[in-house]
Amino acid sequence: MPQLPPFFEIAPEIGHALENYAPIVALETTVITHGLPIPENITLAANMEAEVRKTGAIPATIGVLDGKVCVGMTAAQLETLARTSNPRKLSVRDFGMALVAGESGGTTVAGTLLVAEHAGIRVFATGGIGGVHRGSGFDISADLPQLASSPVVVVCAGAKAILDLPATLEYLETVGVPVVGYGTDEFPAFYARSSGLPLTMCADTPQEVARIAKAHWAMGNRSALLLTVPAPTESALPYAEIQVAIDQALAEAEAKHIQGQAVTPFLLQRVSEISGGESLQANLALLLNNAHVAAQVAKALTE
Ligand code: PSU
Ligand code: MN
Repeated sequence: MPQLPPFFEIAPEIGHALENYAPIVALETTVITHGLPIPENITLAANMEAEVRKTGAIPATIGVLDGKVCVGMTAAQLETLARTSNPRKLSVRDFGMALVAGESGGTTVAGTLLVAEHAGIRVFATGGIGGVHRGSGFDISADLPQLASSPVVVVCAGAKAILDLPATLEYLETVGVPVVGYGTDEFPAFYARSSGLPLTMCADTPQEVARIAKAHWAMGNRSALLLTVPAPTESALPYAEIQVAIDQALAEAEAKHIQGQAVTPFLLQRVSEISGGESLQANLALLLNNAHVAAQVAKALTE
């Protein structure tokens, strides 16, 4: 195991798995602290871990509790985090302050990538990555630059549909992050299976993904590989339908002058309310599906 700073707390199971090169899947916690309502967040956290185990890998949920960076969390720790009032949303810039002040919070895609890379975990499952926000002047998620510098396979359903998807893809191209469609040659649009935006790379099996990732890193690249998996058909929403809810939520965010880290949680919650919970169901289903695919990729990487 690599030498880690003292505020890291590696769960014994994860420490053991790292020493034995067992397949591990990192899971983020901003989706729990800021992305989903209680109690769906607690159930989802447990279900994602169960999905990873069922597929033969070990889940390492990553989050910050009382100033400790947890890699692998117990059910009790997860519940504590989910019930923390005013948890910090931890992107890469936020760790120093939170650790010094002994705070608790959920790690974003960027924050989780930083921790996973440090710990030596090579696969990470999330819902949708952050990206370039629409028409907002200059709101670009820190997820994008972090994807450029952490060599991890990130399994997602594309970027969140509330974003400017073409601009997000352009950014990823600029910083050298391969975007691979899983069984598709289109960029998935989170709640919707397709966006109409073509991808130049696609893979159909976990083994293929593992081979592409190894070749990508063998070339000297330090960037992530973004594996984009369309939401399961049963729960996916038509793009045009969810677009109506997204447009309304965006207009409200602007009218209320929502800014900075609050933008994404506000939009996700409003889209869920406006769609009568339909988007929430789609969100939960795609998170579980991504955990399943990530576990398969983690296994393939160790073979
Ligand atoms: N995907 C979801 N729910 C979420 C997020 C992603 O289904 O809550 C979180 C991720 O943690 C992502 C973050 O990193 O939103 C992006 O926030 P921002 O746009 O402020 O960078
Ligand atoms: Mn932002």
